[in-house]
Amino acid sequence: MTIRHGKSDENSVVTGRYRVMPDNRQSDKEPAFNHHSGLEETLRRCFSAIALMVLIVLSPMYHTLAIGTQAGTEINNQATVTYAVDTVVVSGVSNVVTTTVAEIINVVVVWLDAADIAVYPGDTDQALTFQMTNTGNGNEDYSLSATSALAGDDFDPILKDLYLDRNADGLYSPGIDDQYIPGANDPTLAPDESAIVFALNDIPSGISGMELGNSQLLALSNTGVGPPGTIITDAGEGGTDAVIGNSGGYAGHIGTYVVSDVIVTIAKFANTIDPYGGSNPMTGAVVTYSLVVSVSGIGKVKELMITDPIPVNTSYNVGTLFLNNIGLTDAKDTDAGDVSITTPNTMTVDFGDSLIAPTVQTITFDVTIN
Ligand SMILES: [Ca+2]
Ligand SMILES: [Ca+2]
Ligand SMILES: [Ca+2]
Ligand SMILES: [Ca+2]
Repeated sequence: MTIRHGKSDENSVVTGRYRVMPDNRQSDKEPAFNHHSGLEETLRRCFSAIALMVLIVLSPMYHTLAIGTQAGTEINNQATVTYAVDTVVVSGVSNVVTTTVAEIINVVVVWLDAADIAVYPGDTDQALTFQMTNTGNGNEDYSLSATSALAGDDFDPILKDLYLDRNADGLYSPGIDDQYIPGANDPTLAPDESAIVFALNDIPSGISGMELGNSQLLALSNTGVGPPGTIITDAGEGGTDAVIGNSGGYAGHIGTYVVSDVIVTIAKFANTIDPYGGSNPMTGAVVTYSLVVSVSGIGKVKELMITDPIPVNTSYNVGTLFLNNIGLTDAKDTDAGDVSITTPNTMTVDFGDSLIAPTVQTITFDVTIN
């Protein structure tokens, strides 16, 4: 597919690697809070603890009231006049003036990943996770685009496609989530509604550990973009005008990949308990082996497998394999460990690509001296 690049005016696109939380328009929230201030004050005086709970229960209302009046809403106003003629009071009313609320076009995009996405040179289909939110006051369609050819970092990821989170799990689900096709499945969002978008990139070869590569998602209002205050006649909800908001009708955010650069060390300890309660290695004594696997650096460890042969003149004690104090079955199954299945007479823990630095993993198992 072809990914369309964004408008040339990128000045208002957020390009830092910090996070921007959507919808922090504090001034819009305060009036909603004041509706409850009398009640809360009374409760606070009488039952301060209960009042705190009431505040917590009420707090979601700030958010539901934060978007302002829905576009297309009619606001009617009629003036009344009263006056006296001799002793008779006469009154009359004006015509009704109807004002229809215009649609404000706004959007916010944030990068959701908790940290830079750890990759290796040559990796394919690596997803960055973004969230776009309609911060306007009417339903709106958005066009998406992305670019991975950005300056100011160490390498250029290779942009493949954008995907929409069809199964709404917040994760890129290969074969399930919908590939974004511009013009065919542009996200439609109600006011304050959000959508998750994934940008998939391949990672080039020939890059080094710790290097960073950025990719930027852009969301553009299909109604229009332009300087804040731009009026698009009759393009809003219910035949109102659309007004471009502070976002300019578009928003973007950068996500970052980091090339993994990790060091794995392993240390082994033994603790012996003999049949008499002492610590002498003798027939019948139980030896608990601990393997401490330390991953330092940055990024993920690929295809990490730990193996440890059961020593000669000992027998493995069935059901004593633990990873971080959580039991693993001796069978080769859904957990990471097995004993004597992957390799005869050997303990195996297969971490695969699951470990992200820094981390420490502790494996223990028991043998009995023959
Ligand atoms: Ca609209
Ligand atoms: Ca770059
Ligand atoms: Ca998904
Ligand atoms: Ca197992």
